[in-house]
This record gives sequence, C-alpha cells and structure tokens, in this order.
Amino acid sequence: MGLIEDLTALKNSAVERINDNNADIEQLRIKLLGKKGELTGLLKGMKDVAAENRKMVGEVGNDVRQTITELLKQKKRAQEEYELNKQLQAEKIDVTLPGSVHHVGQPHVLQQIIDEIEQHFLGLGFEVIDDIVDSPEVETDEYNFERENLPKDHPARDMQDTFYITPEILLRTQTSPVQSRSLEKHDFSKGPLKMIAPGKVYRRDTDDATHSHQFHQVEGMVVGENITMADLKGTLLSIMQELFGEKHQIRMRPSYFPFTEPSVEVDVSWNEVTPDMNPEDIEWIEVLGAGMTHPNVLRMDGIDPDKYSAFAFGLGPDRFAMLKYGVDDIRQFYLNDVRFLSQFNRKGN
Ligand code: FA5
Repeated sequence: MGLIEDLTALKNSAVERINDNNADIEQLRIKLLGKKGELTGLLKGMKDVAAENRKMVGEVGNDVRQTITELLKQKKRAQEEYELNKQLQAEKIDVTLPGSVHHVGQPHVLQQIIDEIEQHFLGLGFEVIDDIVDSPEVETDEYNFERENLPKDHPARDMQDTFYITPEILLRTQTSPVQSRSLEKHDFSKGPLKMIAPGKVYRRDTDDATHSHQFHQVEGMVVGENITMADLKGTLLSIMQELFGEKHQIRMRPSYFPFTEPSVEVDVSWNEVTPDMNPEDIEWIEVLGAGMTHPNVLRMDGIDPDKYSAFAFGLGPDRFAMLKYGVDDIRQFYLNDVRFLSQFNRKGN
C-alpha cells in the first residue's frame, strides 16, 4: 500500500532531520506539519485509498503526526536547554574577583567653603541670594560701578581691572552690585535687610599664587536703623571664628573703598601664631574688605541715609580655602586635578 509506505518514509526522514544538530525546529515544523507541509501533502492522497483501508491509513497518519510533534517538542526543549547552559557558562560570575571601585563625587572644595559660610549666615538670620536674576555675573557698568559710588572716571576703578563686553556691559568685578539689586526689592516694613550673595567674579588680574582672573566672593549687607561699626565687627569676627577657630590670628586694618566709609580690610595669619613669635615674622593674607555703607550708595538706592545706616562686606572664599587647608597656590583650585580635589572630602571617606 503506497501511502502507508510514503507515510513511514516521511516519519523516518523526519526523525533523521529532527535529530540533525543544526535543525531549525520551527522551520521543520512548518515544513513537516504545516498546512502546505509534507504530511498534509501525503494525506491528500487519502481520497484515493479504498474505503476499507482508510481507517488503518488514517491511524498511521495520526501516528506519524504525533511522533513528529513529540520529537519536535523534545528537540526544541533540548535546544533551549543547551542555549541556556551555554549562556550560564559564559556569564559565570567569579565572586572571588576584586570588585570595581565606583568613585563618588563631592562638591568642589570652594563650594564646600561657600556652603559653610552660607550655613553660618543663615544661622544669623541672613537670606542667601544666589540666583542668576538677582545676582548676575554679566552686569551693567551702572550696577557694578556707578551705583557703588564709582562714577565713570573715578580713579578707584583702577583697583578692579575689568573685562568689558561693551562699554556699558561687563563681567562683574565684585559681588557688590547685588547690594543695589537687593535693596531695590527690599520691603523695610518687614524689617532690616540682611543678605549674603555668593558668586563668581572676574578681573583682569595676572594670575599668581594668591590672585586668579576668576574667583569667588561672598557679599554681605545689613541695612536698618542704628546699624553700627560694632555690628560689622561682631559679624566679621563671628564668621572668622567659625572658619578658623583660634588657630589663625586675625587683624582688622583701615582701608579704602569708594562705597564704604569708614572702610576696613581683614587679614588672617598664614600660620598659627605663638606668643613667643616676633610680630614681624607673622605672614598675613588679606581675605575680605568691608565698611559702613557710604550715604551716596544708600541715596542712589532710594534709601534715606538719615534714617537708615548699613554695613557691607566682600569675602574671598578662595583665600579662605587656601588658609583653611594650607593650599599655597590659588591656581590649584582651578586645575581640576582630581588627585588634588579628592582630598577635600567633607564626609571624610
Ligand atoms: C572688593 O571687591 C569689595 N567689593 C569688597 C567690599 C564689599 C568692600 C563691600 C566693602 C564693602 P577687594 O577687591 O579687596 O574688594 O576684594 C575682596 C576680596 O576678594 C579680597 O579680600 C580677596 O579675598 C578677594 N580677591 C580679590 N581679588 C582677588 C583675586 N584676583 N583672586 C582671588 N581673590 C581675590
């Protein structure tokens, strides 16, 4: 009987093909059992089988289908297992290998000092102004100089060599313009103005160990009734104590700024000062300028100097950081050498 032989031959050939290691099982399934597959093709011959034999041929056909289906299933499972084992083998983890180190970043040392300064002043009830609208780095000549009592040809402009963008627009040389910007917005019915403004400033200074053409300042200002030089001195001493403790000596000396009268500068000793030291051997570094705000400045900001008085200061956090950490060259802060910067990890890890 031709059809039974054909079916048996198909079964044998199917077994062989399925057992082939490179067999593509899904392709084979379609080829063997699909609607247009080999088995369906053969079973089309059923119509020519004599009626009394159909049952038997049908059973052989079913057996062939079941055998092929079962074999395909087994082979598919075997192939999947093989792939899985291969993958597991390839991805085997050696738990004895040393782990890879992930370096955790940290704020730049200058940002850390600025954060410390901010925390101190927040504790004294100051507000911190550091957004780009109220404390812009690209400033007008008017706010950077004129409103600070430095009209166009004032000789004291030479104290701050300036990067001009246009004759009226410049990179701010100091954070002092934030004084006027804050005063304009302040509502005195809510109490005195007490603000600090940390930020970047720019000067055409020649870079050396203590000067950078771009550095930081923290401006501070208090405006209210009966603000005195004693308030200024107390405020400055409190921040210096906070940052330097008893280790460094601090001295205040008279100075000159067009926007303050009287004006002072504060120096800090580079090293610890011991009682047996000759005062001439102490080395000082200037860290801030300050003073009682000039009445002209208050007047230009619409404040009546007969009613209100004010003090202001401008600290140099770069130099604070130099002193605090014994860094003898300010340029180190700007070289972005991770070996240098990673030493200042405030979490201590
Ligand atoms: C001023 O800029 C004044 N605006 C400060 C001030 C504000 C006085 C309010 C009175 C009232 P001065 O140019 O001295 O002042 O700079 C202040 C501080 O900035 C200095 O004490 C120093 O710590 C720092 N500084 C100045 N120039 C540089 C520089 N090139 N590199 C690094 N730090 C600098």
